[in-house]
Amino acid sequence: SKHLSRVLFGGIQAMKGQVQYEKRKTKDGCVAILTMDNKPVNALSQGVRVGLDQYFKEVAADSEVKAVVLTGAHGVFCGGADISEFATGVEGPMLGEVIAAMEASEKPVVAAIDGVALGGGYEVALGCHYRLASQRAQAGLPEVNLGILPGAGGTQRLPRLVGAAKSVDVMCRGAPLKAPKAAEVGLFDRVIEGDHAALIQASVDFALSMPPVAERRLGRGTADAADAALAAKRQEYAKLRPGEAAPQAIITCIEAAVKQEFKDGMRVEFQEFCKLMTGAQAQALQYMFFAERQCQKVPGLDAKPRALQSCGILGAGLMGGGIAMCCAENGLKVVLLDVDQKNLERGMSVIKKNYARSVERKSKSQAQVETILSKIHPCSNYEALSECDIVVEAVFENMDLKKKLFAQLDAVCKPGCVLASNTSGLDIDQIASATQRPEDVIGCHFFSPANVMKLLENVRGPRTGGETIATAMAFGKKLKKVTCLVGNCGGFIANRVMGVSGAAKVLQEGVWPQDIDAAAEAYGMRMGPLRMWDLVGLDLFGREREKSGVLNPEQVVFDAMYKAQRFGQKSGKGFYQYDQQRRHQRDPSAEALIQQVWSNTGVQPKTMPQEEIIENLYLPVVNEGFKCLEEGMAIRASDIDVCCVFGYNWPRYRGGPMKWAFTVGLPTVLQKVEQMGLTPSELLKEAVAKKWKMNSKDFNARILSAWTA
Ligand code: 3H9
Repeated sequence: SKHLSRVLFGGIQAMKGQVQYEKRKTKDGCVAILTMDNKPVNALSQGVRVGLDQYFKEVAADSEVKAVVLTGAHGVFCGGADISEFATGVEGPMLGEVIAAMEASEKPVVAAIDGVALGGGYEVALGCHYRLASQRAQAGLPEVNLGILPGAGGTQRLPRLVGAAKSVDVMCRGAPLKAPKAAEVGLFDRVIEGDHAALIQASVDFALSMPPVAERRLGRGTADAADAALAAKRQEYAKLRPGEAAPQAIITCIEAAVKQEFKDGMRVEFQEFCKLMTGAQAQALQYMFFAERQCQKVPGLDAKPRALQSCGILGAGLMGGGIAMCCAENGLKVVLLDVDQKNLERGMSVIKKNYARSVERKSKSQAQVETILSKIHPCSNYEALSECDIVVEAVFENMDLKKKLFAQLDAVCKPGCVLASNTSGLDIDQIASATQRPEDVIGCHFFSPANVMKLLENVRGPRTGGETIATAMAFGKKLKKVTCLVGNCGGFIANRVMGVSGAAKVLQEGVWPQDIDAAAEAYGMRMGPLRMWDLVGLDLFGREREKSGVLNPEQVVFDAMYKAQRFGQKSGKGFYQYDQQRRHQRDPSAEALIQQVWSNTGVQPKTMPQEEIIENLYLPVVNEGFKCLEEGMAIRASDIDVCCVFGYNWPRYRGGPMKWAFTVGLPTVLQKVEQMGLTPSELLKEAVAKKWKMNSKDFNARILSAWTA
């Protein structure tokens, strides 16, 4: 035959991944086409590394072969090192060695990049002598998101290819670049039009016409990285990724690439890589990588999702508008309904203003905005919802109103339409009882602002059907949300567990708001809990307490704030005072008010070590997380972490409250929870007694049995 094709498994059947080999004859000589093949993203597990290693040796010895083209199967070049190998240990050959051997090839090596080339995958491409890409290709070094750095020479090769400044941004942002931008930055040498076959043909022709040029990248780095510029980058990324170790380590490596010989720079990279890889941040971030993918899976759900082309949204307020934006941006036709014409106009004008700002900031083009806006159809007539595949109700939290609206939806929506409520805590089953089709009713709890926050909690009621769940999960995926199926309990998961944080208690015990907030912010929360209350509005809480007749401004700090009309940002003052730009600052009158309550209750102001503040704030959250699991409100412990990270900006590099609890140690958690006077979760006690580890088989089975009960 014209082509000789083979597959190399590295000789060991159990090894994951392989490389396919095709020897393609051309009039100018043979070209070896190597295809990395490891479903779904051609991760560089041992089988792939062995395959590359052996085929490059074979190619070197085969005088017929004039050049090599390296590509990937399944529409992807390569998703990088196999992250699942990190926990179990990596066996040889090491990726760095494989890449060095490729780079040393005396025959030209061209990477033909179709789909993504990420992390180790792009480092493999950097070891090639040239990089050709299809129009749908993307490249990037996202290791920073896993708490590590490109550890197979990426920190040393990229600065030598595109310069230090651009390299810092590629590696510290960690976001993949699409083909045109990647080519502009220098990550690709050329972008080829056409399909995969066209890319391979162009790469074969290119490989035969070019010399091998690795040596040019093994000299010293480019001179665009003055010390001052790199110091500025350090500061920039300390602000953009506060508390994270990886960006700073990456800049250290890039500095070495600029100042040192290649082999010395590689040594720095190795040292920094090992430090990060063995640290708690990398562990937590790698845990989150799998957790956020795992949460989208519903065990035992066989039903298929229904078609999803159009979404109706009931209520054109802040939430409804945000949901409309996010649906339209992801290709759904949107019917935005509000029976109040004024609300509808206001809602549409807010949406338009938001997009005008996006155009100003250049995050979207005018043409993109027009396409998005053309998908949103404002209307005030229920009949307009009759053809929608899903309708999300987003009116204010009042059960009677919601029931009335769901009865109306039941009357107009087509059979099979998913009827969703964006309630942030009301009983889904009660809402469903207003319809004749409770199996089609589900909660779709978005977080505000809905077009920005990544979390979607889908809430199953006891009567929600499988197809409805499958469709709501597909809805989340279509909207590019991290979607988690949760149980029907007050507050669902994120609001419920974060709602019990001990901020009010610590404040009541004599710790100043600024100390509480500083501890939470040092832990990595974007905003301390009292600043958060100022943002949400202290009147919400105060009004409820007043209605229930329990307001006690003499003895309760929160109530004293409410009584003094210190509602937070909306009134310009709360625990802090705020200027026009909503910047906060300590406020002596707030502090006097707090001091008065302390004095009324016989409390002395005190300083508390930050670690103790954190325990007081978040151990109640952990305990509540265990209660959610024991009640069958979440499928996995890691789902609770996902909800806190994506719904409340819990620092990703800490892994969420449940991961944190296992890091602290469950016996310690239990002991402290008891010391705080909280009722410990039964599951927490059982986990301590049985010495369960996070994600251990028995622990997971126990949680799943509560979920399925
Ligand atoms: C690295 O390279 C270190 C080196 O510098 C140094 C070494 C010395 N490994 O996201 P999806 C799985 S670090 C193992 O749903 P998509 C994923 O878990 C790596 N598994 O699909 C999921 O499994 P499941 C740097 C991986 O199409 C399935 O593939 N690379 C890996 O939306 C589908 O994933 C990265 O950080 C992996 N590397 O997106 C890239 N990647 O079906 C990480 C994916 O069982 N990956 N899986 O749930 C991604 O960003 C996206 O997965 C990708 C595909 C864009 C590739």
